[in-house]
Amino acid sequence: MNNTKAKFIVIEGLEGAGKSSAVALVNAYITRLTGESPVCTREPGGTPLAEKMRDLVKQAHPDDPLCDTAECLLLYAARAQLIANVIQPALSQGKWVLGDRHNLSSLAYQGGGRGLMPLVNAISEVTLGDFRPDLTLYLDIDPELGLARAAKRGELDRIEQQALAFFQRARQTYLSLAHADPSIIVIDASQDLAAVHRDITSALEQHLC
Ligand code: Z5A
Repeated sequence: MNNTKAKFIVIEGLEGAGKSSAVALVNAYITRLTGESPVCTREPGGTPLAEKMRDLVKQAHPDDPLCDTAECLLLYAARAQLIANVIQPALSQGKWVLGDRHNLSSLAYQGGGRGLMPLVNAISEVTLGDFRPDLTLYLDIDPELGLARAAKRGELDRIEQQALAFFQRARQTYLSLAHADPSIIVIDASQDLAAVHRDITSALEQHLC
């Protein structure tokens, strides 16, 4: 990979995989490499309107439960907004972009977890076309371990309350998509933090330098 062009790097993984500290590590790495901090995004969210859609997706709506199709459409509406108003403009100005989640999350959670892969592929095609990250680091963790870590932080949101089988399907989808795509690097996130960070740094050295 040639590092002169601005790149879109994404961190992915189930809850509790350690995306927050991975984002901080990759942010520092890109800043050293390019001399400039990357534009950081999170999904769903990252623009004022997309953050409203994030709230709709994460909150429970007991009187009007969000159906799976509406969940999927909201996630892609938020993503379209973020790409149009933040990611594309940054890349066009030569700025690197570092994303906390992107389309792979929808493929894993809605496609694999909810069993909506044909719908997800169709919306993805219409919304994103061939726009995709240059590099994705997928932090792989057994959902039981990840959810136990996430639970220590407090109350679980609407998606975090799904059954374990949902997250197991999402993990299998992440792994099979990563297996088929050399731009997705799998990092063993069950290791201690120092080992996870060592593997992330070595993946960045291999793929960005
Ligand atoms: N979602 C979707 O369904 N479809 C989509 O297309 C998109 C998203 C884009 C977003 O929630 C939700 O939307 C998410 C997927 C869904 N829901 N679920 N479930 P979010 O943004 O609020 O949450 P998240 O993205 O899942 O982030 P997270 O829960 O904060 O996960 P994390 O960032 O990977 O976890 P963390 O905060 O870095 O680490 C969790 C704890 O573990 C923390 O106390 C750490 O100190 C600890 N930790 C981290 N690494 C280690 C290691 N290696 N050892 C020990 N302890 C560790």
